[in-house]
Amino acid sequence: MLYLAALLVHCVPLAMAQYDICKSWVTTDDGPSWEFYACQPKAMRMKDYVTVRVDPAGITCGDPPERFCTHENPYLCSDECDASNPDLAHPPKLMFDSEDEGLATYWQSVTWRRYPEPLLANITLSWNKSIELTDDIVITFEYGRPTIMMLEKSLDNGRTWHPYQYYADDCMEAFSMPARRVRDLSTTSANRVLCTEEYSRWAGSKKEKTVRFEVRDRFAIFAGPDLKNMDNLYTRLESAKGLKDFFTVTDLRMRLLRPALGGTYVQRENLYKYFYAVSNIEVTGRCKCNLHANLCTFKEGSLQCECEHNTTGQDCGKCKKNFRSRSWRAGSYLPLPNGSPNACAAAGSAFGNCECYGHSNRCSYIDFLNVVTCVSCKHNTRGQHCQHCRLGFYRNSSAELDDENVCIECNCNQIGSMHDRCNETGYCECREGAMGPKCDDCLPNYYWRQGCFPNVCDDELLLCQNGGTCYQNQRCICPVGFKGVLCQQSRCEVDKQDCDGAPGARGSPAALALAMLALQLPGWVDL
Ligand SMILES: *[C@@H]1O[C@H](CO)[C@@H](O)[C@H](O)[C@H]1NC(C)=O
Ligand SMILES: *[C@@H]1O[C@H](CO)[C@@H](O)[C@H](O)[C@H]1NC(C)=O
Ligand SMILES: *[C@@H]1O[C@H](CO)[C@@H](O)[C@H](O)[C@H]1NC(C)=O
Ligand SMILES: *[C@@H]1O[C@H](CO)[C@@H](O)[C@H](O)[C@H]1NC(C)=O
Ligand SMILES: *[C@@H]1O[C@H](CO)[C@@H](O)[C@H](O)[C@H]1NC(C)=O
Ligand SMILES: [Ca+2]
Repeated sequence: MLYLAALLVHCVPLAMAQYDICKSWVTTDDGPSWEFYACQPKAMRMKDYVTVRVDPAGITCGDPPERFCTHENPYLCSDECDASNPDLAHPPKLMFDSEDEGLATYWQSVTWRRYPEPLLANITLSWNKSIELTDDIVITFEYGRPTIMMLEKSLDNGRTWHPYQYYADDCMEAFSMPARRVRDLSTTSANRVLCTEEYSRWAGSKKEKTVRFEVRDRFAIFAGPDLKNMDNLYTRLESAKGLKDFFTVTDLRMRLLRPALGGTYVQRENLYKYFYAVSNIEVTGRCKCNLHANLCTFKEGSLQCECEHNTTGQDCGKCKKNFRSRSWRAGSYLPLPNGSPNACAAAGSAFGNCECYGHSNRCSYIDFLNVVTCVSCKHNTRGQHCQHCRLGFYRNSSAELDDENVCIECNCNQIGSMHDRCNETGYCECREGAMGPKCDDCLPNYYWRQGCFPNVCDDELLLCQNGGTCYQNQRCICPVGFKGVLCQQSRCEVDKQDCDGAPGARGSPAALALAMLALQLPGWVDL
């Protein structure tokens, strides 16, 4: 079984020798050392790692059990689909099994009982991993291929979907698109999404069973008919914008829009012969590891690249911690034949290769210091490699050095703090009496009024005396006859007149009213 799988893998075109090792131990004039190469995993049968979903609910036949017939034998409707009987059930998993005994096993939909309402079904395949297609997608239909269907793909685990190919027996009628063939595409249109009529016409259900998404024909545009000139394909994959992504998917969806009709119009009196039946979906591809891995393993339910070159992530899409002195880059197929590993480098080994952690894209050479330094560091960073935070900012401990959020503003209280700088944990330096990370609080026994000031009075030690009351720790409001910070002084002791004069004369309501009027209407007093 393993032997067979290995054979299969070796028949796949892109599995040939090139780019299959990531490093080798070589001896040079300077002694032995590792040499690194661009590398990629072998192509695999991706159906072994897929999860499938069939929509809408209830589209799979057999619940309740029902009869169906075929276009070849339209009046012998004795075949039965029964989900509760393993011999007569047609669950989705039968699209991905291996048909060892040569007997087709297939998923089957309900029949078109609801005609003329369309019979629609979606088959969604998900890998939770980016896959690069290396050979045709081949979908095998039993009892006839759909007359209209569409293939869609996602590159972001099903969040967004894009058309991949349209299939119809009449492209103009079904999709208002002219029919085209992949074979007729040119180097500039190799990633065009087209409508094809090659896989939807009735040719007898036994004769023509497959619907293809032609990966090989598109490769052949660059690599020649037998894919002999793979170097040219690899060169194009590196240089033509969007070409690599065109062959990359995380999910595929077949939207079945109208079943096989047997080469004629729909016969309403016998709707038992219209349904979809898919016996196999072959998807051949390799894990996308950005040319940083030659192994891809199935772990915890998902495919995962075994990253080399000090990269990490499901697709080796970033540098390992402590290997970020240079920004991450995908490996390259070029220059031929071994490509470039574009490995991540350990921090500190970046001499002569100025790294700015993604905060600047310009470096400049400072002659008299003989150093290369980053220019105009963004995201509030500074330093030769934009590796420090600007004054007034501190390092976000949960962010990597190449993160846009790496520096956080100190936000020191302007009045409570000495300056707007803070330490590595964001603490500002406080003036006397202030406290808190941002110096916007006062110590006990201090009050806030445009800064922290020591309490003048309080309820414990600095009690207002002689019946005075403490106003917001700022001053004592003293009763008549007393003054001083804590109302500790009798006015008589200070100013004899206050005691000798007619008691109350000064504070009589009439005098007060006059005084207030005088304040409000200064002119009147002059009269
Ligand atoms: C199939 O998927 C498409 C989105 O790709 C959605 O609009 C449509 O409703 C789905 N059809 C069924 C029958 O679930
Ligand atoms: C997808 O893969 C990632 C990384 O291997 C894993 O953490 C996550 O749980 C997977 N999600 C699902 C739905 O399997
Ligand atoms: C990755 O880092 C290790 C040290 O941990 C080093 O020996 C190795 O050469 C590095 N590989 C690459 C490709 O830079
Ligand atoms: C620190 O960095 C993390 C990771 O980028 C980010 O989610 C968080 O918002 C940052 N914290 C602050 C206070 O900016
Ligand atoms: C920053 O200052 C605060 C308060 O003074 C202190 O607790 C903390 O340990 C300091 N952090 C560092 C990294 O020095
Ligand atoms: Ca099968």
